[in-house]
Amino acid sequence: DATNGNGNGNGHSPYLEDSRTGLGVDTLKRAIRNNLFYVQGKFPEIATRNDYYMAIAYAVRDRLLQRWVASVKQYIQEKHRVVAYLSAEYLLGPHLANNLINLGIYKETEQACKELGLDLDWLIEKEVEPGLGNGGLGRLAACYMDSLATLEVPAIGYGIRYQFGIFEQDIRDGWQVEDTDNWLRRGNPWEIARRELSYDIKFGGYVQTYLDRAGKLCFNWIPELVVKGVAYDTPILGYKVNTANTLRLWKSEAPHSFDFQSFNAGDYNSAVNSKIICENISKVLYPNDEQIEGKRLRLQQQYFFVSCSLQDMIGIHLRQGEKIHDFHKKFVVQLNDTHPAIGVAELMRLLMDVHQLEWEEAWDITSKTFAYTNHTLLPEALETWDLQLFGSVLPRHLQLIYEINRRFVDYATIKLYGNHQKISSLSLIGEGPRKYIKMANLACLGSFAINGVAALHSELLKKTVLKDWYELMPHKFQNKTNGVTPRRWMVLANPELTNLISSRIGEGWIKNLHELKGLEPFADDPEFRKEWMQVKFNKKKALAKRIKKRLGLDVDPNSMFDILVKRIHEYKRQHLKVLHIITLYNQIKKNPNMDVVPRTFIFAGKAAPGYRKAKLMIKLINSVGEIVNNDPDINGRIKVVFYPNYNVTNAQKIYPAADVSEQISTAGKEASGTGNMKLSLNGALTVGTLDGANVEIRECVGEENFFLFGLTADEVAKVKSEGYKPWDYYSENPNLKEVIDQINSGYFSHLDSKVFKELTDSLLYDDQYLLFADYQSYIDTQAKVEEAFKDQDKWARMSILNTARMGKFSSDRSIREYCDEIWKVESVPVTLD
Ligand code: B1H
Repeated sequence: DATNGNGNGNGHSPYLEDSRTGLGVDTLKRAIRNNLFYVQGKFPEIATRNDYYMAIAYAVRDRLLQRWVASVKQYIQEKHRVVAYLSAEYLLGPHLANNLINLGIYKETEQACKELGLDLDWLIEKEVEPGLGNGGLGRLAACYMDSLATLEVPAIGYGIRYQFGIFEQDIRDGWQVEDTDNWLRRGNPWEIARRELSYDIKFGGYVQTYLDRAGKLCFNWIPELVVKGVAYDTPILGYKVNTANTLRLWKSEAPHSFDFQSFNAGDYNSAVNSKIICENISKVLYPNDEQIEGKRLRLQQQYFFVSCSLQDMIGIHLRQGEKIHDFHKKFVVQLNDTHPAIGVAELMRLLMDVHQLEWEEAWDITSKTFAYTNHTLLPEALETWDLQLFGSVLPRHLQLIYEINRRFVDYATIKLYGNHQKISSLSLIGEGPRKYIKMANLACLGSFAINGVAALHSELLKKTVLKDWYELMPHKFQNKTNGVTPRRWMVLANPELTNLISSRIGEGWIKNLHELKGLEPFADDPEFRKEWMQVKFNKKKALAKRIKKRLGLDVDPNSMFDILVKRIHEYKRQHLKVLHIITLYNQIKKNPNMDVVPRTFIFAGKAAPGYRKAKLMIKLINSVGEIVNNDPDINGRIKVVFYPNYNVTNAQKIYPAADVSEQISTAGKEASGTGNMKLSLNGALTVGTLDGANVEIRECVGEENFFLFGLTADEVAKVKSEGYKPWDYYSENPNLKEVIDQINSGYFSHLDSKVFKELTDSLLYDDQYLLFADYQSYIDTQAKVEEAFKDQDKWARMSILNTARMGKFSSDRSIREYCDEIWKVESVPVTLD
């Protein structure tokens, strides 16, 4: 079966395998015992669960290292072209189980553990996940690292080793409470500190200008602060290949010389202080998703990791005996949103100020190096930096950006024949009460390719936020629809469904997801449908058990599991779902004997700590749940669950249990979505708007297997331009009016009528995201969902066809497209000695 390995697991090899590389059961056993003793200094009688986890992790790491060293060695010796993926976030999720699957030794390790008296799954549950990302953008980077390795593409992921990742969410009295994510407290067996690999990064100060002996104008940046970036490497192994690429995350420290100076001068305080300031840079992930926070520290984080990464790439390139002039032939640098866009100015600085190139050549190399992925259409989410703040952190880069802009505006003025409005919209510098730097413009100008993350998103980019860029440089624009790795999101999260699928069509689909098509005929096979629904039921039972354990709440695995899990955001409209739940509740209250399909509504997701309305949405969900779940008239027929601390670990438990996937953002707002893909892959049917990748999912699974509702992106734009009045919908729709009045009356908040006022007022008087306009369509569509669920046999058919038709949404397909159409890199199969 799929989790079974490569035939090494019989434990009867005639020779003794190396205990650091062997893949047989006996060898793994020996390796685990050795690690417990020699790495942990423990023996079975006193070993804790964490000790055992570590012993297994080190045993797996040894096997990774063998492949990692072989990969890196081959890349260097054969001088391959390399992809550098720059991302401020990597939402990796737990490593152990994923590495076991990719190594093909899950079964063998399970057996080895059993023989040692250990339960592997129990140990896997122990792992604290590295939550170094907010949501979809960070998770996409993680899926892409998996696919790059699986497709055997030479690649390095660069980012920040945050000491504290995304906060842990707890719910108290229905409100979100944040706790720090101290993910490193028990050590991290998956990373290797590379103390010798470090770079000095300058901040602040001023720039000296002088003429050198040849009369050339030179710039000398005298910083106010120097920080050291130290590399921490995590090997990322591909699925059943020898390729293991590097994820290189930078940790900030005080340079030795820096505190030493103050120490000698007897200034202990300032020595300690400077150490703290330096370490602050990689201390914590900013917990905002699609919300910009123009904080100095955030800009410092961005520059810190980008400068370390570019210096590292240049070092790698020159050490191979190559010329700086050929840098863009060795590396292609993908910018994951604008967060690393400062790289454009930084590469110019490194090429000119450090490597002495002239402007023209430096610009030629730079603009052939970068490619930019945009992830959002929300105009308020486009990153800008106050110019004064920017100049005080990066004075040399401000000069460079001025000069880049001067040359560009000269060019644009001729191209656009002095169309001032367009030129000022294209300018890298925004004017207003205060000047600001536009990072998306820097990214567009400095990149040879610009892409959106779903077909609709890429089209809308050209029509809206990047319109002027598209008209000036249409050749740069592309689409690369997002994808997800089937290894984590199917093989790991849903081994039962994996085995059922493989029992009929073999295992090829795990690497070539299009092969899922082969399942289509089985939708007509009653035996297969039965087995399919049995797997789904078991996964629902397992989730119900977790809900009981975590929240003390009973949910019925026979009920429809209706799932809405993602970051909490007004544009994602979790509160539209709440309006539906209350509507349903009112229907049952008025007609307690009505024939209603029992449903369990499951929400999960974090709100940015500073986003008041999002936090209020969480409170609303919990408040409604409290009433609905305990109302005897309802009698358990509908249940509302808010599952706390949504992260990769929890997502892996939730997706396989979903009957319905809610993808209900206002059309034109969700760039792509990737949870929609994971849920559909696991056999959930989608209720969705024509937004982001929903459009393509619907095209693939067939409109008869997709519950569509709501306005289209064009209609949304039209309604808005004609002056949208939410109040009219409210006053003309009695059910909607009843729901809103009920919330406002304090029905769900112990008669306190003020609690949700901020939320209801924003709906009644503004409703930016058109909940009221889409309300009736959503309610009507939910009635169709209910009807469909009553016919379980038909539902099974639809569910199977959903999975069978998801082949397009593998991140392997996305990465293949990036490789062929943007990066121009090729696969390099790695051979082990
Ligand atoms: C997405 C972000 C994002 N788009 C700023 N933009 C951040 C922006 O910390 N920040 O400042 C963090 C995240 N994240 C998401 O990217 C889109 O909303 C999804 O639709 C998309 O699927 C995902 C991956 O492309």
